[in-house]
Amino acid sequence: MYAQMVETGLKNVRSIDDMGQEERAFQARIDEGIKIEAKDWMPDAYRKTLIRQISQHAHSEIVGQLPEGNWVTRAPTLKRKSILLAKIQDEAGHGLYLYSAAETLGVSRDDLLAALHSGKAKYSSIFNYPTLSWADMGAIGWLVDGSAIINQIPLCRCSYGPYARAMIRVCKEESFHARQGYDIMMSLCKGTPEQKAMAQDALNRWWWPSLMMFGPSDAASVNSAQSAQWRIKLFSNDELRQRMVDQTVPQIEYLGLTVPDPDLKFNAETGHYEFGEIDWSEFNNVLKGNGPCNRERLQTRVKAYEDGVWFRDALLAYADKQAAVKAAA
Ligand code: FAQ
Repeated sequence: MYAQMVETGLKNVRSIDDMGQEERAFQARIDEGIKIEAKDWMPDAYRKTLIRQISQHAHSEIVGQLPEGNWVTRAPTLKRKSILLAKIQDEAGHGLYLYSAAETLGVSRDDLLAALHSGKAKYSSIFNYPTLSWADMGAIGWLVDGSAIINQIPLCRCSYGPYARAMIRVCKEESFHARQGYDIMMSLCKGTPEQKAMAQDALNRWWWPSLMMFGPSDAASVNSAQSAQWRIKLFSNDELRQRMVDQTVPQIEYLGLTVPDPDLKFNAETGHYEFGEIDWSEFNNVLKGNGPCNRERLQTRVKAYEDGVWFRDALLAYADKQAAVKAAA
């Protein structure tokens, strides 16, 4: 993938001739597969890229709780409610590991949250779509967590140690999430015609946004080539998107549902599914803040943060008091 990305994005990649001695040694360590740790020397641009990606990832986990949170009070059974609650709490945990991983790079959590709340920082486009029916809980677990796993398994081997290690537990938990989502879809597809129609409707609405989660096409991706050189990205956006389609189409067929893509066909020669054109104008519009739920998601997070001020203040006041008692002893 690296050679391919370097070819397509040559202008975005650091040439060895431009590197000083320290940077060459750094790149050599990366090429050998040695992990970079928080206190190691690293180029500013590597640090910046990691802060950008890890914090966007953290924000996605936190904002990503909202679409499913919408259904906690309306889960159809006690068992489904317990599973959904556990899943949403897992996502909060992922956000916390990821903020901690970002903090190892010298940024403060307050600054990261301020960037999210001001609308400056990105989070995954997928979480700006509404959850209209219970079947959406199935579709999110199956397709959204499913896509997240495909993207995150390679991140367990990325060059930055704290990020790679955080991803191991995250991926294990995401596997449970994907499984519970598919289980919801199976129950609906084995149910009444109305339930099966709900499952198909959810698939229709979540299919394309799930493919967009992998980011712009390789030709349009500005960061991929450099991130590949630094082994932050081990596979390109298009490679991982193809993996998702190849893995998911047979699952759709098993459910007895239809892929909402008239251009989808299996290419026996390549062994891959070919799929229709993604609507990149929709993707770019969501990134600009104009998706169906962008404003609502941000407002909800800002309100939650403001509602929690008294609690954070109380914790700090208590910590200060304890420190004063200790100092006086
Ligand atoms: N949404 O040059 P590239 C989850 C931005 S976790 C919004 O290709 P890059 C768990 C990108 O940031 C889901 N923005 O960029 C869960 C860049 O903008 P910038 C999150 C996007 O970084 C499930 C610009 O476009 N996962 O779902 C998106 O090399 C259920 C150009 O793109 C991660 O964050 C997008 N979809 O590749 C939680 C995984 N795609 O910053 C709750 C880690 C691209 O230059 C419920 N991240 N952009 O202004 C990555 O692997 C990468 O950052 C990519 C993008 C692949 C997302």
